[in-house]
Amino acid sequence: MDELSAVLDRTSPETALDFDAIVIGAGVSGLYQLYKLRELGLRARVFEAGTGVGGTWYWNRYPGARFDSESWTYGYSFSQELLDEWDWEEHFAAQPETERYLNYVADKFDLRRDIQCKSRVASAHYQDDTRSWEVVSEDGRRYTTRLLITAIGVLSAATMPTIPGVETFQGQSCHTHYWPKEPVSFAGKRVAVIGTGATGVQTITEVAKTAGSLTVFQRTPQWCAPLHNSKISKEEMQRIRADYAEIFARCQETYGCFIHTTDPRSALEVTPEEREAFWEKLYSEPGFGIWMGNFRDILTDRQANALISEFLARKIRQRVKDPVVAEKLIPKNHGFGTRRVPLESGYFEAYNQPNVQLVDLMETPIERITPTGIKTNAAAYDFDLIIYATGFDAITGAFDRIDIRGVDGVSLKDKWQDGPQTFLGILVDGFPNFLMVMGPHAGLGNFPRAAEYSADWVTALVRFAHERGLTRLEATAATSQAWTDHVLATSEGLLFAEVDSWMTGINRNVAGKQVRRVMRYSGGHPAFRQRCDAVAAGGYRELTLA
Ligand code: NA7
Repeated sequence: MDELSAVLDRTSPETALDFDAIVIGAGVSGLYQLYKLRELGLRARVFEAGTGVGGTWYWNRYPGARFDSESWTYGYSFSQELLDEWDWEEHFAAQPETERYLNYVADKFDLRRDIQCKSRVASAHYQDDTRSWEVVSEDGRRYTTRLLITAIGVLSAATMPTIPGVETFQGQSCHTHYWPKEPVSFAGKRVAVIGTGATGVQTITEVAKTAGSLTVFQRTPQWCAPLHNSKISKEEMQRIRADYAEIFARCQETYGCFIHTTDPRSALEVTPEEREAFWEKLYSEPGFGIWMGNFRDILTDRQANALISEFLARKIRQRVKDPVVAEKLIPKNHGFGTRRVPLESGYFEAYNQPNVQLVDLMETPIERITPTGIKTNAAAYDFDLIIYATGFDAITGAFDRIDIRGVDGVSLKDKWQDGPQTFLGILVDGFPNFLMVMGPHAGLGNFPRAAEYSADWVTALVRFAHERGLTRLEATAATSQAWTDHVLATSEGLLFAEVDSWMTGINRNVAGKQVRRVMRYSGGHPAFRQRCDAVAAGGYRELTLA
């Protein structure tokens, strides 16, 4: 720390800045990034829009919100002490447990003193003369910093549907992302849910348990698979703890950093009986195994994908009693796994309950929200509560909502109009000293596993620069272009790239987000890390450092 402090000559006018680093967001990435910057001895401040830490797990407190990744693969791996101290209660923790965990981390590492809550960043402008960023919060406070590090997540810019009349509804209404902290009772209430993504599926299953009536407005059905959650006993937690090193090592080896390893066989090379038996096994096991631990070609080969989709369709038909409803719940416009697979705990059975009704918006689209409910082109429904599970302006949306300007006032939103351009998903040419933890073009998957790597890489670069007295870090246009081309190439041949979803940058509620774009690195985490490691090992020759 002392060495670095010596390099950072804070008395010169150039470094008379409020902070060495400002981090935006106190979620999974931001908390860890702050911890790492502290290790370097930097003056860092985290700006967080919420009143507390936790990011995704602070905001998304809607009924039924929980992990779809195994809790014990999702926690931070950087501190043995933390691993020794924290006991997970469930294999797939619900939001309150995860929020508690992240608060525990913030307290344990004394992170809060550098976190400024209720501080949403409105703008960040780069000043080349001082090689610094001026960051302005929504309430008009101004700060200067050498480095601006975003840790704003991939799903943090929630979007309401652009249905006419949303503002006229006189009952209660809420987007799942902004769910209130106070408990909400559904007993005796007429509840509507719009949206059937991973969030809608969790919400619907929970609300159906107590609502007077629940009407689900579904535009696109999902290929959901069972979560099979269960409690973790003390003995089991001990076993997990003893295995942590192996668990994290295994996650590093898989495509999406999940614990599930892809089966090397093709779905087409085994007998129908073997295939069926394997899929039955996966369907009966917890977590994303059926998505991430399946035959190697179900997400690339149309025939293999059609077969697994047929298997899942059969399951839906078995589980939903009314065959007409079952057919509506079976996706027809995309194959299994080409969108993010929602994991469920009794979702399909909810539709067997007398208090639950499904409205298929492909047959009867919503015309408007009325003061008393929802009007489709076929009927008018009255509600006490409308829940909008309508998703996010994913990946680039949270960036678009901040007025970020680089050299010569160029706006990041404008630069990314036709899709993100980055170097390693971490740097952007024309935006010096701007670093993104889990930015666009990073790999998606088990988020903390990837976020820890991303923050470590950023930290190593910052250390490298400070040790050499370098104060301007920038990706070049050429290397950004090469990386962006490479990212595009990694999605070729993957069936998900042919489907509209937040993973392909589609959000029909946001202007300009109707054309598919490649938003993430699709070559798998091991390959991603290899590329990033090579840049670091080579002394960051791909960057312009001054
Ligand atoms: P998703 O997966 O983007 O789902 C949003 C849902 O809302 C989806 O079913 C949409 O239908 C539906 N939607 C959006 N706008 C409308 C309108 N205007 N009318 C009707 N239905 C609409 O978001 P989630 O929050 O569920 O999940 C996001 C990720 O968070 C998830 O994948 C996990 O990784 C965690 P569509 O499919 O567009 O037809």
